Amino acid sequence: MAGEPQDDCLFCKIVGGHVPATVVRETDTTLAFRDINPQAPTHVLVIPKAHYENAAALAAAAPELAADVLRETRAVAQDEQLDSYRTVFNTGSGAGQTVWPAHAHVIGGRGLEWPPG
Ligand code: D5M
Repeated sequence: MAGEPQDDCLFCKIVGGHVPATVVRETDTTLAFRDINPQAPTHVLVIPKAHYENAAALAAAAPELAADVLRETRAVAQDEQLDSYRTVFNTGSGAGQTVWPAHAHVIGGRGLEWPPG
């Protein structure tokens, strides 16, 4: 069910402490950890601890939790002293989503081009 931990979800396992991650921030509702395949000097993922399959499902079912995630992306950028950074929610396989719980990428520490690929 939406919001409930999923046994087969990698990021739920990270939330539960069953898979290791380099955690940089934690709140009651969110977790932020370094991406295992960083695309920039700073590449952190911010996730809601509750499971939603992507940002669209999260926004529809739990907009206050989505706001918590967005607030934490700002906090990560502040912690990393980033003046410029990109917050990305890949939503759907055609947009590059490869892991199915909702997650925000915080990417910075180098120049970023637009449009993305
Ligand atoms: O992004 C999914 C991201 O998740 C991708 O950048 C790799 C990252 N990833 C995958 N497994 C892990 C673990 N175990 N720790 C940290 N980061 C991980 P997407 O937007 O779905 O393409």
